[in-house]
Amino acid sequence: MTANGVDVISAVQRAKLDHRFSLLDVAGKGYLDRTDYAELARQIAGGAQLRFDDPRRQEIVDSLLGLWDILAVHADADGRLSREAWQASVQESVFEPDGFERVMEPVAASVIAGYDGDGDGELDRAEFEAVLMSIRVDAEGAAAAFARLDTRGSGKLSREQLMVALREFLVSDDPDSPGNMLLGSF
Ligand SMILES: [Ca+2]
Repeated sequence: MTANGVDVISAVQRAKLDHRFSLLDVAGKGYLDRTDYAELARQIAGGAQLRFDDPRRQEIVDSLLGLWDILAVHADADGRLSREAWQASVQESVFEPDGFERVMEPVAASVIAGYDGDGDGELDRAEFEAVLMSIRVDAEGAAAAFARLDTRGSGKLSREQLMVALREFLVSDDPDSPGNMLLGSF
């Protein structure tokens, strides 16, 4: 990921980062701040079929605000991350060795726990599609993503399959990685 001391990312990685920034910057402000991650957390926690006093709801919120705190190292004096600063923060955290495990696994684990309604440790089609629809992926896109990721044909995605897909989505520079399907086209 480093050449001549300068961090480089591929065109595919940059396209995905651009797409994600645009999805996060719902209001088109041109920057992200803590309220964007709080809103994302509210959406994801709200989409889970959990009672309001269920601790798994708060764990989703806490994990996403924890992610913001990691990314916010490059925020300006007003606590804002421009598109460029946000991309730099992602590169420095998620893309680093062990970065995915350190930065993203806690978020993924809290979301899986919150949406695993039957408690079998995996997400079935309905549980998985509910996650994606909480972040405004449409039903068609969610169904297509499940079909692409359910390589065992079991009708369920294991925690390991979900982590592999999320890692591919976030980090892979292969445009054909199945994990790229997570948030639709980019
Ligand atoms: Ca389940």
